Amino acid sequence: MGSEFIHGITWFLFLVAICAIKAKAISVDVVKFGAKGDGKTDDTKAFTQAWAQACSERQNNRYVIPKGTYIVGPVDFAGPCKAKTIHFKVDGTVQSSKKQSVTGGAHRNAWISFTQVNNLFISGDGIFDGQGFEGNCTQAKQCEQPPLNLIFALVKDSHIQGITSNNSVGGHIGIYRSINVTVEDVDIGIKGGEGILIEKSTNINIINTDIKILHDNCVTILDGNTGINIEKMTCSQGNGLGVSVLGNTGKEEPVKGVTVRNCTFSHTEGAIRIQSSAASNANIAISNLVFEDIIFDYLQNMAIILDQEHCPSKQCPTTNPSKVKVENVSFKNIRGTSVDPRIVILECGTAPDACKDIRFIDLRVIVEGDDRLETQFRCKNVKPAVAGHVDPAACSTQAVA
Ligand SMILES: *[C@@H]1O[C@H](CO)[C@@H](O)[C@H](O)[C@H]1NC(C)=O
Ligand SMILES: *[C@@H]1O[C@H](CO)[C@@H](O)[C@H](O)[C@H]1NC(C)=O
Ligand SMILES: *[C@@H]1O[C@H](CO)[C@@H](O)[C@H](O)[C@H]1NC(C)=O
Ligand SMILES: *[C@@H]1O[C@H](CO)[C@@H](O)[C@H](O)[C@H]1NC(C)=O
Ligand SMILES: CC(=O)N[C@H]1CO[C@H](CO)[C@@H](O)[C@@H]1O
Repeated sequence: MGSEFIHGITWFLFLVAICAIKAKAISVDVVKFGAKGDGKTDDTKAFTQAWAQACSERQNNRYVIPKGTYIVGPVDFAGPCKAKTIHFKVDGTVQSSKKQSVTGGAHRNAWISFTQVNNLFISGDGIFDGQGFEGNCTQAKQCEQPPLNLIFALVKDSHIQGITSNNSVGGHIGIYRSINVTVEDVDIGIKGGEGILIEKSTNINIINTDIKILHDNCVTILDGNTGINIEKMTCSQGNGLGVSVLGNTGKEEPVKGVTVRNCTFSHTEGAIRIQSSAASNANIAISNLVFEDIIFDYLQNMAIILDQEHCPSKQCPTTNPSKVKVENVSFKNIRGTSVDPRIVILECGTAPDACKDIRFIDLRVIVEGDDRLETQFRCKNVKPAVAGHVDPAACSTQAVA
């Protein structure tokens, strides 16, 4: 009796084990859902249906995009998913249709978005090709908010590795209201908009990325971010990196903890910009920023700018200084060349302690080309602390009235 019972239990456990092995992972291939990958057929439906399955099965699932060129319209890979993890393997090229429309999706306009997904692991050497802008700005609403190639909104504990984003219309990668996301070994190609845009997110790592952008920032860090870590990035052309909290609405959230380490800016229009608007209303701070081991290679504009009086409209009242404070910022071991002699420009507002604890430790940037030009380090309403060798010398240039 007893042994029969144990026998029964053994059988039961055996069956459970078999089921567990079988249930461990399901693999969802877009081709099995009818995707053609021939560069002509619209594969949007197959992509969406395959996702519905990968998202709904309670296992460690794989979503596979094999080699091929898949034309897809706007797709939102939306959660919440029942899946424990989703390995999203991209080996093919995912291409937008030329008549790209905008989704007005999760948070902003996206061509491809992932919304409310946890434990997402994107890998592979596939390409997301937004096909650039083919529309007509005189009639298309698209021009107002052109789509980003990839948006991650409300995404948690996820890793994006290896893929390439090419030919975006309005930007490449947007990370919004996300937590614990790493972007690693990702290549970002040319055409419209920003490289990586981060807003209201926590614990975001950008590692070993290569970004080539024409007229926008390689990386833009907007308000509400905490713990942004950027390492081994190469930013070529474009406008460098910006920490930008305009503070115009008064509802912006602070930025705390941004580390940019071991990065190269090559032929960019300037490299590091921290800015808030004049007359801004948000009573917050941009704090704890570290820029360390940075190389400037032939910059085309002012290298480092701290601008608390940012005023693109040129109609900002000077009597109402920015309420967005800048605190605890270190620039360490920064070297390289620029064609623009304006190396460091610190323009702080008139509010008390508008800029506090700004430090420069070892900086040497020389002017390439015309050696008659004297390098400049300008300070307004701020006295940075200096250690090591800082050249041009801190605040050595007279501020223009
Ligand atoms: C763009 O739209 C305008 C107005 O509808 C039209 O006149 C023009 O020919 C279009 N241009 C192109 C390149 O399609
Ligand atoms: C962050 O995500 C990684 C997976 O990418 C996970 O291993 C780690 O535990 C997460 N950390 C936190 C603090 O959630
Ligand atoms: C990006 O697109 C451009 C223009 O279509 C192309 O020349 C280039 O090879 C593409 N890069 C990658 C990595 O696919
Ligand atoms: C300044 O920022 C650094 C880097 O985030 C941090 O380690 C340090 O504790 C901060 N100092 C203060 C006084 O907040
Ligand atoms: C992008 C970048 O600057 N990478 C450098 C990071 O540091 C290592 C070691 O010092 C260099 O070899 C990389 O070129």
